[in-house]
Amino acid sequence: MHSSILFLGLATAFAPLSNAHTVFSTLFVNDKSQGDGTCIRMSKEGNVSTHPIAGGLANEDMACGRDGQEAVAFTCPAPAGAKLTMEFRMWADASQPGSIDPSHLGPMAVYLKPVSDIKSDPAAGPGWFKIWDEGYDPAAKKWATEKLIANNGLLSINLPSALATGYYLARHEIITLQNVTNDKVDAQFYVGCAQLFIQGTAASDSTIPADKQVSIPGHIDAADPGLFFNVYTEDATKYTVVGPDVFFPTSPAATNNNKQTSSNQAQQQQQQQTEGLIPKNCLLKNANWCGTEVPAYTDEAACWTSAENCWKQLDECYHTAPPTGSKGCKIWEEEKCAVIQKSCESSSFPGPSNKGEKLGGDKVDAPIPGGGKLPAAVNAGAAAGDGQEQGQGQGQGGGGGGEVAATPTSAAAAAAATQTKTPVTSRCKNRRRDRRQRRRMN
Ligand SMILES: [Cu+2]
Repeated sequence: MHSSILFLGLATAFAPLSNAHTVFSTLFVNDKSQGDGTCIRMSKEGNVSTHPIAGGLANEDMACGRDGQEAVAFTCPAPAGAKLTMEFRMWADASQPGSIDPSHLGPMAVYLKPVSDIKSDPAAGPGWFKIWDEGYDPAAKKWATEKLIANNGLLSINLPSALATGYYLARHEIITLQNVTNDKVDAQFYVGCAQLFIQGTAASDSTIPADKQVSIPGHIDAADPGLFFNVYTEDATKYTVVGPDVFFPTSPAATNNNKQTSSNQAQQQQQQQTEGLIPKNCLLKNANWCGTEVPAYTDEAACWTSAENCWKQLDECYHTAPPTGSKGCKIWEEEKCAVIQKSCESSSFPGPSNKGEKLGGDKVDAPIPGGGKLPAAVNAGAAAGDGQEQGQGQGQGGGGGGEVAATPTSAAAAAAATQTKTPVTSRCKNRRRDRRQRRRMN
């Protein structure tokens, strides 16, 4: 075993090769990719998008990361109980492989926060509850971050099955302890959020118990021993994850279910997603931007108007492209705008020639690492427990009915730990990386 000093020396020596940090790049709902960057609040600056949060525990970036107070255009629909998968990358645009450096040992957690207005409700502040966490898994002999690496940077988690319909922020938290030594204490926080519209099953007026809610920032005590844990010298099996207890609202008991009146159910059905929908007429999506068809033209003047419309959309595409990339913009530029411009120049009407055609296909987003198979949910089986409403309704006391153990079932853990490694092939697929994006990334 290396001494911590030698280990840190090596880490420093390798530092220039890679930032070695991590960013939440891609959301999957029930195994379906929503597209790189889609529905995800991410730092707009490529060069810091993978960096840990700066400014300490009280910084509001602790909620959803840098620029995390600002909504993105799209909000992804997900039914209650859905399997979410978050992909983490060392390089936001997947131009190089890797999810997080193996030196970055530590716990992970996932939080939810219901919001009434996904566009304007602040991410920072009260209303958050933690639905899962994991520190060190003694069965797998791995920290949560090591299991993430073994899963090609993919973390799957089932949403609670008993949630009220509405808008939510889903937040990940990775705390890495590689810089916590006897000489210095510098736990790193990597956080990010996805915007969700959850089609729920619980009563529309059901709320998360006050004692299960926390404010972020403010959910972690600066003196929590979990931030001072020396991963090089201490016994990892003794590690306790920082922050609040897990609260996982599951299906209410049948008796409680029957109490849900038909009017309540009607309310549930009435509440539909109105904000953040991906337009039906979307021809090409890059993260949280969609290209839509330009006006049809039959003469040169109208052609130039349509070309202008196309370039304007393109500007918006590049302008909004997050650090995950702008390959979709490049495709829009080459396969839409340039084609229209050429038709204007050569007086080739009517147009556009590829009217209504979807563009981009599977060339916009990076391939799923590890061959496309997503890992099992870390909390698979957790939903079998009692719902919080059942616990309260039957007066069992303690309010712990909805809680689940912090450690996932060993079956799920074993399955998660045995995923195959990422082949180093994604590099070649990014040769066409756009120059503008490259400039932005530098
Ligand atoms: Cu790092």
